[in-house]
Amino acid sequence: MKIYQIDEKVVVDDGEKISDITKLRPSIKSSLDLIKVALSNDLTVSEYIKKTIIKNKENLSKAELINARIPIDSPETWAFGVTYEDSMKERQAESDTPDVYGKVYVADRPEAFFKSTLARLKGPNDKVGIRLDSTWDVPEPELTFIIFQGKIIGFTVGNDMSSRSIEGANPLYIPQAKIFNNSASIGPCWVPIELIDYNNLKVEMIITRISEKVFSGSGSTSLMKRKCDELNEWLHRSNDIPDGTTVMTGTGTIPPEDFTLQEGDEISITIENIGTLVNKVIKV
Ligand code: DO4
Ligand code: MG
Repeated sequence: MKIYQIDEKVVVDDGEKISDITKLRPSIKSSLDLIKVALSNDLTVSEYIKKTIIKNKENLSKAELINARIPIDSPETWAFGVTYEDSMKERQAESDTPDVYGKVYVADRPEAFFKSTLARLKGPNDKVGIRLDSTWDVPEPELTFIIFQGKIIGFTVGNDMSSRSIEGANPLYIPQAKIFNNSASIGPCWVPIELIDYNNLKVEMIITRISEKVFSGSGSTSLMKRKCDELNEWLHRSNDIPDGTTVMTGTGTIPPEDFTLQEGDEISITIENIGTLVNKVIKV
């Protein structure tokens, strides 16, 4: 079951038909409305959707889904880093201070950082950015969870656009390597937590440049050192998190050191049982 936001409506693909939830329940105009209504009826999101669409006769065309926007209006996006061994090794290679990455990988406290406000957050088919003052840029394909009332309510696909040259120069520059215009994207849909084995999902990324594949790689969330529930617990320590916040959980798929993104590249990130997030790159 995949949940999309298209304009001011919520659309669900349950594998058999595509239903306009807003037409069936006009007060539900967003994913956040849907979650609130489901929980206030003491139902999970998927139970509420099943009850709502049971008699729905209308099947929207798949073509509608091309107009999907961010799947949830996320007031804040946070991210975790160095949650995979490969990420730790790559940061050590790019940095003059490799120790910080080795230490955080084995430490009790994970690396968490603020990633995006709603205004900076992009959705499917939007443009993502590489900084004008950066020389080495990569996308980071990341399983991304959605929080509601402190708990994980579902999962989407995320891209943590990053400057390796800025972070590599000094880890204190991480906010500048991570937060800039168009530096985060999520989508195209989200899947309720009760329907997904989030600890074992294949994550794939393909980067295409003028119709030539210039990178392709994959990983699995089973290789995460810290699980999503642990990350969520850390995020909430002395920190109130608004409903609908999205959290990127780190990357395990990293292009080789001689690769950098260019304007016009197309990034396609697929997470098993969720979907494919596609964005083109612009300079920002
Ligand atoms: O340590 C810097 C950021 C790491 C990160 O974003 C990741 O591992 O995904
Ligand atoms: Mg990352």
